[in-house]
Amino acid sequence: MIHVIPTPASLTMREGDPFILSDDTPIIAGPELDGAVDAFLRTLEASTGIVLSRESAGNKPAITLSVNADDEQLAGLAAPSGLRADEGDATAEAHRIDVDASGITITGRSAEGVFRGLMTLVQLAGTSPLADEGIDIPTLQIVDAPRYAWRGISFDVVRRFSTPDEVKAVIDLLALYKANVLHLHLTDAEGWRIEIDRWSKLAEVASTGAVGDRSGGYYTKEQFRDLVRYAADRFITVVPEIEMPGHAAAIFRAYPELAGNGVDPRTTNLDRSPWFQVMHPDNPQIFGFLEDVFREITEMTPGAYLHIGGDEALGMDAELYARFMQRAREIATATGKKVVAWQETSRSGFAPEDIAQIWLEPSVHDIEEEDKPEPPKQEDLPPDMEEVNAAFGEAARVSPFDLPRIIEQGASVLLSLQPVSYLDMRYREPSADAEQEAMRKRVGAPFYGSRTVRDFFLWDPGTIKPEVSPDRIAGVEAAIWCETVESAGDLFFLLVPRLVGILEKGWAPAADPEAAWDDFAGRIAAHDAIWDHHGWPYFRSSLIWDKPGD
Ligand code: TNX
Repeated sequence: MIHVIPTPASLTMREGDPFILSDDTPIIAGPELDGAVDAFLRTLEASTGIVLSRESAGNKPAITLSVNADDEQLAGLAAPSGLRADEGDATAEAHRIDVDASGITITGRSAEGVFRGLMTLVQLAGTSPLADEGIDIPTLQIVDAPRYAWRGISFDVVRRFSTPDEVKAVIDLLALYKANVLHLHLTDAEGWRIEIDRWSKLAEVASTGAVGDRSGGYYTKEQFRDLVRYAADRFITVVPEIEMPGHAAAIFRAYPELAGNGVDPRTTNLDRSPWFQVMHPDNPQIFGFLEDVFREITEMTPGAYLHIGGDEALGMDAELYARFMQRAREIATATGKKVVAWQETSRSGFAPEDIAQIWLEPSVHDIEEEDKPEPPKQEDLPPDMEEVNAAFGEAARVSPFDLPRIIEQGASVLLSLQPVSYLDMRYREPSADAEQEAMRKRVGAPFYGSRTVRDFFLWDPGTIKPEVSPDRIAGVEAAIWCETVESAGDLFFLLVPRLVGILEKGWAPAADPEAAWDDFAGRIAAHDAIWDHHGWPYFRSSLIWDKPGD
């Protein structure tokens, strides 16, 4: 069995002896592939312990890499649907891998295609049998390209601040499973996470909090640029999100003058629950603030898109919301970027070139009795809890009208539907490792209920929203919200293995989800060796791994 994830577009097993990969296997590649090779060498070492070097040693069987935009087999592959976050060539990721005893060749339509193929090679190396002189890589041909052009994760670095090294670990995980987008949720009610020169108190003041008594933090511009570069070295585009007009309370801690309309103190809402602390379109400074922030963020991110939030502006007057988001959209597009925003932004209007990220899905909130959280103590409830609950009720009532409007407005749709994409949902089935059970019941948002990794996998991006025409689907994004995440260990526990399943959906050819699950579960079972090498914790689902003694 070949344990490559996502499932390749085409895999042909061949007759003949395997290729033996060992520490002295040479790599032959032109200078245009220096970056891809470098990222591959680090990934291979971190995933398997194999240390290769570029110095070629005589005429041993080698790994030979090349770019060939005219390769006939690659030209025969269907171009992916959807949109690329860097607006690059949609076919750039196509590649083929040919393995026999005499060598491995990887041919890409671009350096990016070669890199995606090298990630397949890392997986083959990490899941294939050890032989006396190295690892047996089976004789085969893979010809591969993704189904969708946008595949990634929305990563909340606010509710728990993830350090630059932790973000890099997430990028490593994304790269290994051929994601190409890292959407960073950089601001929220609890904190602001990115240095902005023109508004220095964002870093000095607004960054200090997180959920509960966790410490906050922020990325300096240098650290942020380094993350963007680290991602780009792995052909991943960073899409920065500046959230608005809701989830804005941290900004007002630093700059109270940005709250409300600047005239009527009752509009600031600073005495109310953070849920109601929203930006106001009549504030004389607010759009100048956004211009500065967008400009500085744009200078640091080469991708084609800015994410301008738009979700959960609870209790906000509909006219004020629409006016706010229209202006915010204009300011964002004036930087030269295109816009992504959460689905609620349809209420102010998407343009056809925008991307609407859809997430609200009322269906499967099936909370098991034993998982129900303790009701909060009266003294822990915010004073306006009833109004907050009523506002959530109203938000749920109006959210089903968003998608029809998005379709009408002609925007593209990025799929992040809660029941199949929200990685802060709890796991339902027991872990094969009894020691993980306490963690399973602690980590993840209790209000979603819980689902098994299998249930989470049983969907298809092409049919889950049949009313959206296939050419309007931009791609697939998982989301990880970190309210219940206390450590990097908790983070990886929620990400792995479900993120890998979502990235399978974004890349693999369309397939019957039930049949695809059996196959996927069989393939992913071998990947624990790779995660262990990295030191990534993961949920050892009893639907994938046997319990000891079974
Ligand atoms: C809703 S998803 C949010 C986040 C929360 C999440 C909890 C979205 C656009 N907004 O702010 O963290 O629920 O799962």
